[in-house]
Formats: sequence, structure tokens, C-alpha cells
Amino acid sequence: MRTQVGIVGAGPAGLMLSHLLHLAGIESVILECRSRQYIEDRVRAGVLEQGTVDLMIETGVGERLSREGLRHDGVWFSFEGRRHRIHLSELTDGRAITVYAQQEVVKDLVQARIGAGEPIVFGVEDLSVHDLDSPLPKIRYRMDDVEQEITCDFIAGCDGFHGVCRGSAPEGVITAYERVYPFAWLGILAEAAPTSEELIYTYHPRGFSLFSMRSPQITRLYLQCTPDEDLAQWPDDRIWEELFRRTRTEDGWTPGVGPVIQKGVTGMRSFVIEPMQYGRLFLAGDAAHIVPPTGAKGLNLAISDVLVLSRAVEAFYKSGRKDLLDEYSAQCLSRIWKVQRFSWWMTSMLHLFPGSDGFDHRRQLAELDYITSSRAAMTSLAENYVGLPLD
Ligand code: RFL
Ligand code: PHB
Repeated sequence: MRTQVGIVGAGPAGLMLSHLLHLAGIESVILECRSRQYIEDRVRAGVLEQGTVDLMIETGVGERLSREGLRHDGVWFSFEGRRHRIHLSELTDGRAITVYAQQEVVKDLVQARIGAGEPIVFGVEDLSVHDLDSPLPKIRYRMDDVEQEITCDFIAGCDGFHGVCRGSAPEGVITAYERVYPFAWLGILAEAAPTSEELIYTYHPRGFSLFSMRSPQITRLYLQCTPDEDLAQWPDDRIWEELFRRTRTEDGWTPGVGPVIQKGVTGMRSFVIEPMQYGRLFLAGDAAHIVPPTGAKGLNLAISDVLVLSRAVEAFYKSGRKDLLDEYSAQCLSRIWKVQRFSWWMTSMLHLFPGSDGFDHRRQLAELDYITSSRAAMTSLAENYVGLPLD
């Protein structure tokens, strides 16, 4: 088989890349190791930056998002029993975040790909990439016990943090920068109407917690826990008790309680590779970087990478230009490192670190006081939270 761009992975990065290439008249094939049902049910992110929302709407995949997405003009920070609102849109010329689940973004993009008659091959096995430094790189995989090969002009490695593409560049070409945090998030999804219309990030001496949502009927909540936390030790009653302890405010606010429909533990790391390209292999999204979830940035970064990549590939086919492809990595990394900084900063400000003492506690409270009272600090937070320009 022959295609122009072979895309490994049908997450947000691979699906959006294929969609953008299609709009530019460029052919691609997506290869995904999981089933369609699996990727459409996978519960992950929920917060879209303004630029991600705009891109989905402008490129014709935002119809359901415009109808069902929950636009938030503000976000709350809670500490010492009090909630403080940051008015995002007032501080950023009308920009905001939108709550719309990642699996809904995935469903909308899969629908668009299939509607356009573009192939997504689900359930591929033993995928590998070859001849990356040649003009015709190849992807090999097994499907229904038959070995397959696709020859491409370019390969996009959109196969997430545990994918195979990143490790296919020769040793020494790629440098990884990493920070692993000594805590994790225990996340739950509950059938309970959200009792706040906007997200609440809480700093508490017992650890961080986050109140979020997915719809007017579903609440999403997170509690800081240990990286090796045993879920069996967390029956629903204990989770609610801990959530109440950490999130209750002096004005009597608490999250609404309801049946827990999903539970999981997510580790936290910051990770970036440089460069994000080797020969004709271009890495995008979680394959190239991971952020701790505190800034709600992972999905949005994946989208900004592939926007840059699609423009570079388009320039190559339309006018033979290679300069944008050569600049792909540097252009993405300049934004990625700013987003890494923001995610690391939010994580450091809001979590309880093992071994921290009274000095750390007071410093964190002072920082929270500052970012909820200084207009300059609030503006900086708001600008990053609604999203830096996509490209
Ligand atoms: P994905 O979504 O991991 O997709 C990669 C795809 O590649 C497939 N794959 C392969 N296919 C073929 N052959 C192979 N060898 C393959 N190996 C892997 C996988 O099956 C998968 O379908 O990466 P992508 O597209 O880069 O997208 C990144 C985002 O998914 C991720 O950054 C976000 O989910 C992170 N994240 C959040 N991001 C936000 O922007 N806002 C949030 O509020 C937010 N909250 C979160 C999050 C991630 C979380 N978890 C569980 C990691 C909350 C959580 C709890
Ligand atoms: C979520 O709703 O899953 C969510 C919201 C904000 C974050 C991370 C996750 O920072």
C-alpha cells in the first residue's frame, strides 16, 4: 500500500492530523492498535483551550462541541476554606475554556474521518517503522495474521507515551528531559449534578483535590494520592469522606454525591523529547511530551503540534518547501516548554510534597493568595489556562 502520510495512533493527535491533512487535499492512513469502541470509550481529559475549540469549529468538526460543550468564563482556587474566582474571559479579551470530554472529541474526529471515506485501520498488531532517513519510510504491521507494509512520504508518530515510534530513532539522536512527581491522582466519575458551574482547584494540608465535570449530570473529581495507591483501599465512602474534608468551604459548599461510575489512578510526570523529528518521522502529542494533568494541557498540546505539522506538510506538497518541516520541532518546542512550565508550576503550587514543612506550606499559601489577588498574576494564569496561541 502507498500513502502520503502514514499516521500511527488514533488519539486526538493522529485523528486531528488526518483531518487537517484531508482538508488540505493530502492523503493519510491511520493505524491504531485498539478497537474503535475502545478509543471512543477511553475516559481522559475534559478541558479544551479556546484555540482547540476554535480550530474544531473552523475545520467543521465542532458542531456537537458548540451544542454540548460547557463554556467556562472562570475558574476557582480554594484554600484555607475560601474559594476565589479568576475571571478568565475578562482577563483575556473574551477567551475561555470549554469542558467537553476527550472521548467526545475522538468520536467527532473518527466520524469525520469515516464520513470522508478516509481509512482508519483498527486492531493492528506488532507495528514497526523503517527507513526513516530515506525519502520513502515504511510502516509494517500485522492484521488478521497477515503481514502488511505501507510506504509513505512521511510518518507521523502519534502513538502516545507508550508507543513505538519514539524509540525507533537511532540511539543518541533524541534527548529526553523528565520529572516524575512523588504523587498521583485518584480520579472518579460520579453520577451527580455538578454543584459548581466551574472547576475548583483546592490546596489542602491533606493534599490537592479538583472538582470538575463532564456534563450537567456527571461530576469528575480528583484527589492527590500516592503513586502506588491501592484502589481496593478506597471504597466509595472513603473517597467521598476525603473529598468532603478537602473541598468543603466556609460558605458550606461541598461536591454533590452520587453513584461512582469509574475510578482510576493516574501517575504524574513532565517529559519532553528534543528534537521531535528524525528523518521523515515526526512525533506529535504524548509520543513527544507528557505534562502533569494539573494544567489540563495534554490534549491541547497534541492539537497544537499537529496544526504546526499539517501546515509544514501542506507547504511541502503545495510548493516543495522543506523549511517548515525542518522547523517543526523547534517551533513546537518553544510552545511546549512554556506549557510544561505552566503545568509544573500549577502542580508545585497546589500539591503536598512529601517532606515539606511549615515554610513550604506558608510559601504555597502566599502564592495562592498572590495569584487570586494581584491582577497581574491572575492575568498571567488566565492567559496560560485558556491557552497560549496555538502556533
Ligand atoms: P493518545 O490519546 O495516547 O493516543 C495515542 C494512540 O496511539 C495508539 N497506539 C498505537 N497504535 C498503533 N500501534 C502502536 N504500537 C500503538 N501504541 C499506541 C493508542 O492506542 C492511542 O489510541 O495520545 P495523543 O493523541 O497524543 O493525545 C494526548 C492526550 O490523550 C493526553 O495528552 C490527554 O489525555 C492528557 N490529559 C488531559 N489533557 C488535557 O488537555 N486536558 C485535561 O483535562 C486532561 N486531563 C489527561 C487528563 C490525561 C489523563 N490520563 C489518564 C493520562 C486527565 C487524565 C486522568
Ligand atoms: C478533568 O476534568 O478531567 C480535568 C480538569 C482539569 C484538569 C485536569 C483534568 O486540570
